[in-house]
Amino acid sequence: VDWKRSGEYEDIIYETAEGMAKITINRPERHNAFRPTTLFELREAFNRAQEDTEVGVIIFTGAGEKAFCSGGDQKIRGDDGYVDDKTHGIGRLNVLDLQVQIRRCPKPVIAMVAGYAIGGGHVLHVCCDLTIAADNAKFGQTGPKVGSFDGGYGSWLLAETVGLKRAREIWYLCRQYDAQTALQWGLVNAVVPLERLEEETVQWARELLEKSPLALRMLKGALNAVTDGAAGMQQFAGDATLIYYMSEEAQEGRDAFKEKRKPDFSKFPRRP
Ligand code: 1HA
Repeated sequence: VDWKRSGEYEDIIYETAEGMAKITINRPERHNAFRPTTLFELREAFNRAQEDTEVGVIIFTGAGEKAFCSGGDQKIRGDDGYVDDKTHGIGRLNVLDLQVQIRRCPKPVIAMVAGYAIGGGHVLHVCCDLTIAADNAKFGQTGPKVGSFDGGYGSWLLAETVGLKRAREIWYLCRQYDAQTALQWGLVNAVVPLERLEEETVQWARELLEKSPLALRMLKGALNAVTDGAAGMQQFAGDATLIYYMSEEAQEGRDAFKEKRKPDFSKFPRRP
């Protein structure tokens, strides 16, 4: 794939090609742990990919072969969250905003995981629509070991994915699980040799790009709606309005208003 790099970022790389956007956390010296700046940049990049009408699928990954993401950067963890030169001395937990953004993005997001997906990095792959793992991938949570926990998507979306007993085990014991175990548990969609990771992920992306974008959008919304409660329904309802706007029936209402006449909905069926 002939990736075209764009944007000025410190901690991430943004690339596009053939309807795909690839967003890479680029802090390999810390196993791609994130700091607040990383997350500000990731949010900007996901927003770009969402707004770009050429982009139909987003691939989310980490630089190098050792890690997808090792969660919050513990070396810059302050007493009230993660702190760097962009946070004005106030600690942040702004990975939570990125989780919501990935869920709400109407385009499929594929996590492409080589090496560690650990802690808050593990939660990020759980929030993605699909996960393709290399055979060297390692999955797990560390919260109770390092003094943290994610009681949001990190807990109940994980439970929805692998079941409650396994979600409890993953969080309570803080073990690491290999790619084959993750596959058996339904935590990932496929496992491939490390050297074939991008090829396989791009293949999945290309298959998605052949499908109806609106159907994919509605399915993502539908599958998220139950877990996301009122917020999920709000998004799904918004998509229903989008599709209604595209109908002649809705356009008759708009046109009548503009033409200062009574709307005539009589030609539209009262569907059983
Ligand atoms: O839980 C949350 C949140 C919850 C709610 C709301 C917001 C949240 C935001 C964040 C988080 C979290 O992510 S908490 C969990 C944070 N992450 C971790 O506890 C994982 C820490 N890392 C490790 O356990 C290990 O590094 C490893 C199992 C991933 C890999 O071990 P390995 O192969 O032995 O490599 P290691 O030598 O440990 O790591 C290579 C380098 O990367 C080291 O650098 P060095 O000290 O030698 O200079 C290591 O310190 C660094 N590194 C790795 N992970 C992190 C890190 N540095 C900072 N933060 C890291 N997370």
